[in-house]
Amino acid sequence: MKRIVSIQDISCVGKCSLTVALPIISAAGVETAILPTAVLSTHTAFKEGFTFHDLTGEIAPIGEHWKKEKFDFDAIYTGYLGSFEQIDLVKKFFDDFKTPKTLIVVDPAMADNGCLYKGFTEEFAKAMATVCAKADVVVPNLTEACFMLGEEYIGEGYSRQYIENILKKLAALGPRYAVLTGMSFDKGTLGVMMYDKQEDAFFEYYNEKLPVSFHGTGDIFASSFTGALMNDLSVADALVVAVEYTLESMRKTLAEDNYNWYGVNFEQAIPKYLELLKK
Ligand code: PXL
Repeated sequence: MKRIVSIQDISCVGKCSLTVALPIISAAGVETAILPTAVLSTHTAFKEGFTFHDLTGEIAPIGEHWKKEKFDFDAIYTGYLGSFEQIDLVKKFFDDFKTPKTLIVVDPAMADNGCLYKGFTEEFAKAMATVCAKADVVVPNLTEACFMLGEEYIGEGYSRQYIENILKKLAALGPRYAVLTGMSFDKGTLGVMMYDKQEDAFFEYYNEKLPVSFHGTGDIFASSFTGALMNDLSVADALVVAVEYTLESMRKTLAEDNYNWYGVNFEQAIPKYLELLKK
């Protein structure tokens, strides 16, 4: 059985980061160890009143214990990180635990729709680029990619050339595979574009664009993508699974009266995820 470790926070209510990664990757039949970086009462999109308990001091001791136990991981998947210090500790964790089989997936979760999330700066985005440099696969959205690369952000109506340039620059940071999530070249479709540096080849996949956007979909995408990779799907096939599963999770959410704005019904779409993995 494969085993991964996911390094990100626990937002107790709100369905993102570890409360999404743990159930989804486990459903994919993959042991999911966690390294929680902080505990929050909710994610930060609640804007005010959320609690935040920092666990930075636990990261190195947990890693040291795991080293003594000789634990190893088929993948390390990182998401939201809260500080420069956590960035340094995560990079050290990669150095300590990367073996020839270990795939490093980095989702530099820190921004969307042209804006950084609460508490982040442009300098932090540049530091996150150094985490991406150590990855095999990175899965930012366009906003995150632009902040990391210092590129101009064009929210809509962008050209293919603009996106291909950004993908190549992401790959030039280090990873073989650069993915951009939330890509849309026309009103009705939404999907992903990927650049494989080794093959010098692009891949893209789209499906229906729903007239809503939800918090947490990036984490659902990255988690289901990582779970699919651990089921030995190719990067391109795993991206298709992640697009389809994220869309189904949003459809399940919209099918409910009075759905929550802060998290999508990814749980109700898990049967579809398992079907997609079997194909
Ligand atoms: O979904 C990304 C995410 C993860 N963790 C925390 C967040 C966010 C996005 O806002 O606030 C704490």
